[in-house]
Amino acid sequence: MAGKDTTKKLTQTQEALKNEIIGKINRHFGKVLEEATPQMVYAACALTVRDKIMEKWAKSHREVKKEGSKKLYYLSFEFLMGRLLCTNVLNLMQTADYEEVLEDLGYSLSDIAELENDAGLGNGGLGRLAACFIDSLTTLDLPAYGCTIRYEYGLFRQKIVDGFQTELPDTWLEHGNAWEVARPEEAVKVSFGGDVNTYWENGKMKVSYSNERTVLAVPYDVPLCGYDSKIINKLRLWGAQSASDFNMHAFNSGDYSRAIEEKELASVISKVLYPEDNHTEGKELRLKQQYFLVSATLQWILKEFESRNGADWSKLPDKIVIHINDTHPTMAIPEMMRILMDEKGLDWDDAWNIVTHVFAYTNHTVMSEALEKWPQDMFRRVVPRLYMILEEMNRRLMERVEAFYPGDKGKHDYMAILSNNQVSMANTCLASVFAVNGVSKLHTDILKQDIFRDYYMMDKDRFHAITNGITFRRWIANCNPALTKLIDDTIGKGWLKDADKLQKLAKFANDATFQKKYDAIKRANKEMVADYILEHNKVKINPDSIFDIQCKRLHEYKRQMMNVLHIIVEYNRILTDAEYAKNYYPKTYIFGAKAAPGYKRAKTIIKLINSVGDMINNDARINDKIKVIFIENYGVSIAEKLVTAADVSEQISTAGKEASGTGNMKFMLNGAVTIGTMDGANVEMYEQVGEDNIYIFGLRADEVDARLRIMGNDEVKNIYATNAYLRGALEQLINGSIVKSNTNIFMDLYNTLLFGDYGYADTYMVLRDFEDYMRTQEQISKDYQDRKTWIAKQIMNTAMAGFFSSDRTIKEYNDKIWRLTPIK
Ligand code: 26W
Repeated sequence: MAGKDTTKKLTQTQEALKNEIIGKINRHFGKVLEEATPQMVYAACALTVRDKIMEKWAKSHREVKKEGSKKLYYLSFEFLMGRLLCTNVLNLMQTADYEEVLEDLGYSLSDIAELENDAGLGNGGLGRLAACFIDSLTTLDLPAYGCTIRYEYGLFRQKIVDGFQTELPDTWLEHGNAWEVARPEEAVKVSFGGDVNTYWENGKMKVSYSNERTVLAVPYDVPLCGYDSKIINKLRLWGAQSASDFNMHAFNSGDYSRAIEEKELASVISKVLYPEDNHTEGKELRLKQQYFLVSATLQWILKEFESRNGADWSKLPDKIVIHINDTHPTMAIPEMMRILMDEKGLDWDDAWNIVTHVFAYTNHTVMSEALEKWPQDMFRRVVPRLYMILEEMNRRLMERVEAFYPGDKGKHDYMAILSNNQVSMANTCLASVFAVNGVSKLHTDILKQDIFRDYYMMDKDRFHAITNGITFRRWIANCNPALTKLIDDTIGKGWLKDADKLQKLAKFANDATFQKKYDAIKRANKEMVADYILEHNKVKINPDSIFDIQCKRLHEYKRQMMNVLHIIVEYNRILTDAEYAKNYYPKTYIFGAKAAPGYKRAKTIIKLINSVGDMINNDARINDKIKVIFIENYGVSIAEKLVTAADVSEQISTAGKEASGTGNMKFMLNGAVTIGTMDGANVEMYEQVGEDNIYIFGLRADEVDARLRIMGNDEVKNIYATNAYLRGALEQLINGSIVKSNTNIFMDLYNTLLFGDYGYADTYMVLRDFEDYMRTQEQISKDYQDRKTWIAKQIMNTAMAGFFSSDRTIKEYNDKIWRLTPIK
């Protein structure tokens, strides 16, 4: 227990809160305060918060019901929520109360909050975006439900062993989940496989099933409060359970093996989140997960609608909108057709007319290996009835396509739902939704001009550009309280809900007193991260060095490789060039990244970062001028620390490949200066801060495109021949100087850059962009030393980050697509 400050007196509210917490410890754990473990204190706090949310929930529910408002269902395979205690306390406007009370009890809120396991139900950008969106929706009083799977294991825990990534299960539910409320009474059945039998009754086609495998989908609801807002929304997590446990029918009828199969299916379906990001593997279990989430959610949505509005299905588009977060929940579309036709008795045209006014779809990536396509035979086996529906959808789609592009066989194939023995999920969406959007301006342009061009030409009005955003409540108020307070004190409160107000900071960019305070906060955050690194990496880093951070999933297109090669170059130059060494300003390079477990090359890059770190960090000759740190198990909670401590934010993807990026926005908001390509939302960051406050380098998207259209190997050879620095670093990959005596370990990395996988060298333009990157890095090192100018740049980044609030993003979605009315 920390030392108790006996001089402070609690307010009445705080006394009451203190009693609530002690009461929870007594009643929930049967312990007195003195016996309670910190984990129990955490749980007790969480339970008191939950009580407060629940009270609001009951009221909010009544209001939403009374107003009969239109609702949004945001379907996503990922919700990367992170921890909820501080978010909830902040959103209830009770941070100070909890801080004081916990201090009075001998604890600290921030330490207690660290005991909560991250809800890591997502891979990266797409999942974290969903979490930011639900916070903004609620803050803006818009009625919405997030819907996802209650994975027993979230994204794997990364452990670095001898420099290599290893994967351990993420047992996030080990101490239970204080935020969820199980709703077994709302469980629904989801059936897979079997045979579809059609027959006619009174002139209507009827469908029945035999031999199907059924599991039970049980909802767990997590109520969510917005920041200083009235309503409560919820995140609904569906967990799978054995239906045979509830319904002994199969056992009793003697179908023992089927009952066992169902039990097995139930035990695996919601077991684990697939760790592939931007890459599909076509695994049958993943397809089953997709149908599980989608079918359970659709049954629930339609039942709710019917209980309120009766069977007037034509009203559905006025009352609900369903958002499909990338193509993973696409089966919701044929599933709604199925329910409306097979169970509610609508004919095709009426059902189709409804469905095509209910769904909207966001695309989050243009990487071709991420575009979901399923083998037709697998799809038919898992969801035979949906397959039949897709056949009919495809037949009608092809009529429309033929009318627009007569005789164009190539387009027909490219645009079809079913072609080349595959089911295209993107085309299923494009054939059905009333709105499609990209996640930044550039990304949307690429959708319109390139991958979705043929659909765009048929109906331009349904395409929208909506740039991503982040919730400022988590990404500054919670993670950087000192900076938040400084901003409050300088421009007044209000900017957390009205982010444009942040611009008022711009006029303090060159104010000496403000600069001093702003810089002191950055410096304190850097010390906090230095402590973390000392504890976890056992490496001492210098808080006065430039903190240059690249944290995100590991992928070739994100070009961590370029970053490492450049570090090797700097290291070599310090060793060989005394003048360079003398002028070199100390730098700490920090990486954090998980690689998909099956993505070998990405895992090799992690090994390379760690090995380069070992080589440099332990080399006395360079006098601690460079440190290279790999942060293990990067995730939401670690990101919350890192974004506050960065001087330089690395956003260096190959132009045209990063749909938006959102980490870039988190760093910007907390005052890091970006080094980046003209990619994704970087383009808009550049527009916001202006060229003096961001470092842009490298090929533009159209230039990358032009190079990808031809075999550019001569260009690569030429770079190799003329850039001695780069050549030196590349050779070190294969001459055993990084991992002593092993010349093979990084051979693949060397080969892919210089010779390519299919004879096509340097697909991600690492070598082509290298020289410009190097020059820009050198400029940054120089500019950083002009402290006044540099701090002004940092302040300008915070000041101009308002546009990237997810509140703005959500307002745009609402104006352009959802059309919900805020609850009064
Ligand atoms: C099926 C395998 C799979 C899994 C995840 C394919 C694709 C994905 C996601 C769409 C990948 C993803 O997270 N994309 C990121 O989405 C963010 C939010 O819009 C963007 O900011 C990132 O640029 C984009 O890479």
